[in-house]
Amino acid sequence: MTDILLLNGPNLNLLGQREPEIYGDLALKDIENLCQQQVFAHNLSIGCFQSNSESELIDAIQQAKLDNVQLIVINPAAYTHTSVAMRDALLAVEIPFIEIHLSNPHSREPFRHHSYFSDIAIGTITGFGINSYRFAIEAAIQHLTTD
Ligand code: CA2
Repeated sequence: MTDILLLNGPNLNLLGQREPEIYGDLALKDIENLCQQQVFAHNLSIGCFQSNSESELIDAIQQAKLDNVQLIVINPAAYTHTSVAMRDALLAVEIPFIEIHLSNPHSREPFRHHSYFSDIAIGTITGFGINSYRFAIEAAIQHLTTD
């Protein structure tokens, strides 16, 4: 059983290689390792998955239900602003989730101001760089370990 699933959407595999002024200079693997350490300290388990493919992300969300995942932390990246299909998948599996972003989409171009996820998330954390991941994992741990 996996308690928490960390999902990352398209182009986040490029973290640390391009646009560090917006997205920071850590690689995704480094961020995943930090999240794992945070979760293991609370005797919980975490799985991490990144894909550039909408269908693979939907498959991962559906698989999470079969794996009895308790909570999803997701940075849907550009699919934030386009993917009704991923929204439908999250609604279908009924797994609570936290939406995160490295940048603050509301301080960027108008097309980033709408999210297909925010209104159905437990909460959203945006604009804190890699700390968005740290804060989201902390919130996930709290959610899973308090009544
Ligand atoms: O701020 C975020 O975390 C975003 O989800 C990042 C997405 C963007 O489309 C969202 O509006 C906000 C873009 C991810 C692109 O990732 C890159 C990483 C390194 C270099 C270039 C792109």
